[in-house]
Amino acid sequence: MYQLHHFPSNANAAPHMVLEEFGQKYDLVLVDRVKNAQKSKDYLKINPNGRIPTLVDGDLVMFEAAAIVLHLVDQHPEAGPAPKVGTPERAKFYQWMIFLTNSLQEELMIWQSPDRLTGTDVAATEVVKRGAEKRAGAYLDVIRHLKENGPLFLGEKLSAADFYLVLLARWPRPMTSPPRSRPAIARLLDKVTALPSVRRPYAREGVTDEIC
Ligand SMILES: N[C@@H](CCC(=O)N[C@@H](CS)C(=O)NCC(=O)O)C(=O)O
Repeated sequence: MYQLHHFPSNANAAPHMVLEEFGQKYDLVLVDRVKNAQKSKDYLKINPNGRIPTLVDGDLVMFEAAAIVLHLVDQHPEAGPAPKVGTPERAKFYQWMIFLTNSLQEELMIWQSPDRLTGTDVAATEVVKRGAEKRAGAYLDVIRHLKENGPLFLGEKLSAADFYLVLLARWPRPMTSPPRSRPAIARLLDKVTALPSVRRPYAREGVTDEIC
């Protein structure tokens, strides 16, 4: 049985949604960030980054939310939601997954915690935060592809990239132009957040407000 080490609404939400979508049995293990448990000696043994999430799959222990999602997709090819390996659709699936984690997610993390780069320099923190918001906004604009090819990343076919966007879209809700201010993104979010495989994991993580 899988074991997902998590904290509510953190990057674990994407693998969590995928586990639910695939109907898998899993244990949720809380890594209490309030107590900085992600930096504890025991947790660092399974995730030397000291970050959340971590997946334990038998003898396999792995970190990075997107990699965990891709691993789950590989483990359950019959369940979808990812196109067949070697097809152009699969290539597009990789494109969006890597774009989301490598470009958008990284910028959102800088926007959330600019002081990790700037330390106690308040003015620099403000500049970095504004810059990160602008860059994240530009990445969100790229997703306007959905206007012509939506409603989901791969057209009508649900893929794990859609879950990944739900995860990321929750974080920047306070931005001046949050993800939902783009109609194509709002349409995707409405469709995907209506799924039980999205509502259930967020409820299990204790999220009671609108998901994103
Ligand atoms: N790229 C990593 C980022 C993981 C990450 O930074 N997680 C955050 C929560 S969303 C975390 O653990 N923050 C606590 C910390 O950095 O100490 C992933 O997607 O798994």
